[in-house]
Amino acid sequence: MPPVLTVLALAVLPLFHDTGAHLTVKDAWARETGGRTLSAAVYLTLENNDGEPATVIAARSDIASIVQLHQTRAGDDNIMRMTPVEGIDIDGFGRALLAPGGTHIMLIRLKKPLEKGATFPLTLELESGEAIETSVTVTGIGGPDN
Ligand SMILES: [Cu+2]
Repeated sequence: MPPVLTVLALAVLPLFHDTGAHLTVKDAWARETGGRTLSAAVYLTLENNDGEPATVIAARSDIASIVQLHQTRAGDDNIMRMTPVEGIDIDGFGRALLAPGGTHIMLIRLKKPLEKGATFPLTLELESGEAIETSVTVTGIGGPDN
């Protein structure tokens, strides 16, 4: 490699590493709440853009009083329940799908009902100290495929 290219590569790589988001959030959605403000679940896809594992440790949004990371699982009685989880892990270069029936982000005590077609901002906090903002689209009661 000619010397000038070596120097360029060294200069560009650390810069890219520092400014590129390690996680990409895709397709964030939540169901309309039909005038109710009790709670709503947000579903999305997380993609890890580098080889280091990442963990989402919290989420926040101005639209709800409380935002928690939740998991849906069956108890001993086979009844599905939601429980808070400490974090959502994403393998290096892996992805995590937050979908109905599984892991999701719970909005508790909405400040206003979610209306179909609206969007609202959501911020995910990573263990690394990074914060990632995304926009959540409110869908009809059937979800994004309806
Ligand atoms: Cu939940």
